[in-house]
Amino acid sequence: MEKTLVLIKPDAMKRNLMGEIISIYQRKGLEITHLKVVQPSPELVKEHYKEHEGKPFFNNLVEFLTSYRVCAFVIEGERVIETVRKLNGATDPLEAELGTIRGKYAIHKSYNVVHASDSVESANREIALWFPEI
Ligand code: FUP
Repeated sequence: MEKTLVLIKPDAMKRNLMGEIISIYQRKGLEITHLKVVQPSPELVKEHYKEHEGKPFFNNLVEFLTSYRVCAFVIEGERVIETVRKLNGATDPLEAELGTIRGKYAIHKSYNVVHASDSVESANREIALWFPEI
């Protein structure tokens, strides 16, 4: 069965949107198998976003993700990678469809509420980073 790693980022956590966002995935019919709330270390976030290292927004991205708690969870099911990214919407909330999570809850590309893995390889790598115990 396919798996994906989802993060509810600090902007959404500070706005108490955790329950609302989780319920969107759940009401879609998706199954959360593991979940935790954690304030991640810079090391973890740098590793998570290592494909973006060196880009102009990288330091800000690490600072943002480590600034507060995030909710990390694993969703398991058929074609969940594609399904969850569709629910999340485009990276830039101004380009995201209004019905998507980013379209509904965000206005800034750097503070876009959620993350989800973009491939099977990324999902495996990210799940191992955030859930080394499973
Ligand atoms: P996504 O797969 O939708 O999370 O998007 P990317 O991997 O392209 O970007 C990862 C994160 O980097 C985004 F969630 C926010 C941040 N980012 C910026 O802050 N500015 C940019 O121009 C692009 C990405």
